Amino acid sequence: MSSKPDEKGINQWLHVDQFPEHLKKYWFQRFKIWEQYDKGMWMTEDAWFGVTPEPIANKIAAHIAESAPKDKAIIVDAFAGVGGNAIALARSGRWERVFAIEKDPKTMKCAKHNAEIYGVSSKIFWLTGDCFEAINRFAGSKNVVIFASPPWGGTEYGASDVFDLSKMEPYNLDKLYKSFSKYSSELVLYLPRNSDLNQIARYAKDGKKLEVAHYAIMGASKALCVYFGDFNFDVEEQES
Ligand code: MGP
Repeated sequence: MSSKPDEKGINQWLHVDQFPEHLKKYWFQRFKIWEQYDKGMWMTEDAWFGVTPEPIANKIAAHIAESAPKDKAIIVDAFAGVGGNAIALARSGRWERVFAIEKDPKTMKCAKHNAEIYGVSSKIFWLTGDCFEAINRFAGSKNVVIFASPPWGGTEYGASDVFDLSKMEPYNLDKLYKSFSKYSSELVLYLPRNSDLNQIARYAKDGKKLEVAHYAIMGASKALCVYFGDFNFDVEEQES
């Protein structure tokens, strides 16, 4: 069993009777979210609906690894949260360096602890701070890919059939795209499954397509990723 957190707001829930009632549905999903949940993962309350479930995080990490330009050696997880994606990216073994940016110190403590459980903590460079500032350290780098799984403004995104990405809080699609594409043309955004694809298509460069992939668990889409830039999915298309 891993060490227990000693700070309010960081939790290691091991029994259902300790678990917050309003999050109960996530208790039943805990092993879908972290396969090693019972090793003592640390979570904040918000992390339950923001973290990428492990099978999806692994699939995304595999897709990025096989499709990103070969000369890209660094990947940045701009909104690391409690570590779901950064851990999967580090475990893929594809990257010389994996950076994880998270502005909330408690959430960052969870991410580091969780990465220790998965044995990849020392493979990740941890940056505590606002991602729109921290990303500046990559100015001028030519070998960076940026992955961003931003907040979507809570769980309300599902209330409409089509989610308006111009209204996403606190950062809308345009803000995210403009902020990150300054640092890398290869950008992957993890967005609601019902995102407005017409809004996304406007960012396709002349004569080029954008790749959008839905990620599902048991046949139900949980989210989609948009791959901006020179990702090459030809290999997978031939295999299927
Ligand atoms: P969900 O909103 O809890 O819906 O999260 P779910 O489990 O499909 O339940 P349903 O009853 O509404 O059908 C689905 C997935 O979306 C989660 O596993 C997260 O990966 C992702 N997700 C949800 N939210 C609210 C966020 C968010 O704010 N940011 C990010 N990056 N991902 C989120």
